[in-house]
Amino acid sequence: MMTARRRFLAPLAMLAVLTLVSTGGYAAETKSVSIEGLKFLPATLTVKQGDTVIWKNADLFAHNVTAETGAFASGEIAPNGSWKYTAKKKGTFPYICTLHPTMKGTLIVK
Ligand SMILES: [Cu+2]
Repeated sequence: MMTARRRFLAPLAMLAVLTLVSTGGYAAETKSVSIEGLKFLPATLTVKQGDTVIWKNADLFAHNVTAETGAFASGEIAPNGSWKYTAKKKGTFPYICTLHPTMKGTLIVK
């Protein structure tokens, strides 16, 4: 029973390794920014192109994440809500919360 199962799994494991190698070895990551106390934490986040950023609103009121260039805009993020953005374009993107314009952050995509 065990032997049959191992024989079945070994080629699958090999396939997984080959798939990783053929994609250049970089698996996109998800990084998070917490929104709390009217601040983006961390205020500056650097990610690699293809990574996903998730903003999580830990405040008791709504916020948003709006790039000054218009590259991305979350719309309203409710308390306890979150918003995900996949960073497809390289660059430096300053952003604010338009509801509280003193809230500033920067997303750097390399
Ligand atoms: Cu806000």
